[in-house]
Amino acid sequence: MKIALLGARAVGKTSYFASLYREVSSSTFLPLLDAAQMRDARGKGQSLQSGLQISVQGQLKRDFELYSKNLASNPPVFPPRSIDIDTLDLNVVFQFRKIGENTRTSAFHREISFIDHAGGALHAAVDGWERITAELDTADVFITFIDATAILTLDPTERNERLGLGAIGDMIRKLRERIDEFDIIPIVFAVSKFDEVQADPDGEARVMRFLHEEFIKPYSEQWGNVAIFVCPIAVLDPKTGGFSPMNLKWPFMFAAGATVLRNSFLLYARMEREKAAQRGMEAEAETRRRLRRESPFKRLRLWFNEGFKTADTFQSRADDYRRQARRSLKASEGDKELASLVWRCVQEYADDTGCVTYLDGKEVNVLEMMEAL
Ligand SMILES: Nc1nc2c(ncn2[C@@H]2O[C@H](COP(=O)(O)OP(=O)(O)OP(=O)(O)O)[C@@H](O)[C@H]2O)c(=O)[nH]1
Ligand SMILES: [Mg+2]
Repeated sequence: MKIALLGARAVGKTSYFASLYREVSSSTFLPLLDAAQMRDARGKGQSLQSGLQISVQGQLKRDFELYSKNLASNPPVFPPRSIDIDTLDLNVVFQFRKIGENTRTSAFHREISFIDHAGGALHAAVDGWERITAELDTADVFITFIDATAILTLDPTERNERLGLGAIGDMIRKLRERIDEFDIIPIVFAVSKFDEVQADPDGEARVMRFLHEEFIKPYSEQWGNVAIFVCPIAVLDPKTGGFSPMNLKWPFMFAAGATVLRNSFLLYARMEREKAAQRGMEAEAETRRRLRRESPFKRLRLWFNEGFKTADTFQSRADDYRRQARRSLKASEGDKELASLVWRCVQEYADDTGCVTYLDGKEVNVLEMMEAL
């Protein structure tokens, strides 16, 4: 499962992940809600609490620890411009607890590859940009960064160039071609530097109009079956300019839900292949058992021709396939359960976060979308 950040130079990709990492890298338990918080949550139609824990493996762990420490200093110090493509191996724990019970927390562990790249690659402006875009092409889902300040301050030509819209469109089209067995193609838009939008009274409307015109409408009309998740994010406080993360969890959650759901379909398909192989082996074993009863001579000839494979050999292979199929089915069901919990939370907190999901150009309830799958 591979999630890639996608976006032009200086749109806030590295700052996003460093800030998210700061928020979710220490292992914490979900906070217990008091009675008033529970009432409040229920009043908003929330039935689940969710938590995220992420740890990074290897050299990049130190880099991101430093970036996240610097961001939280006063004033915030941003990470250096990325010069290549970084693939981070993430260990992710998703936690859920039913609101109202304050009891059991269920936890799901997953390994996810996570890609941060030099935005200059989308403008063919860094060494190795071809290698970088080829690597990006292997992602299962993109979190596409749209820098809100470019929408607010630039004229359309400059803005499209600055945001790398041409390259982003190409990448998403290629993803569409790749994921043909998947009914719905999920696209996540993180509208970054949203702190700057909040100062502009007309800001949000202009950002949404832009996304509708450039992405939501064209993709929905061309393809159908596109689920577009739009989420405003920021790492700064609009008033003080200090470090203040907003909504960082949600683009990751939606993207993870999408890749986990896709994985569940792939595992289900694998389970069906293993079942078919199991049936094949059982049929072979049965043929040999029948021969044993009917004709020792034919059985002997088969032995010679096929290298002494007995009914037991085939039966034991059938048993292996049966065990594998059971494991695949269990993993597939686990992924489906996780995806539906993730998307339930995305939906239940949409009013609080201001994140919106569109299916075929219309605003939708993510839970209804899941039921359609
Ligand atoms: N106002 C505001 N500025 C931000 C925010 N996040 C990032 N920035 C600014 O954007 C600059 C670029 O951020 P990066 O995270 O390095 O962007 P990037 O997309 O990783 O850029 P490349 O590595 O060049 O591709 C930072 O140096 C900050 O000045 C934000 O939430 N709000
Ligand atoms: Mg960067």
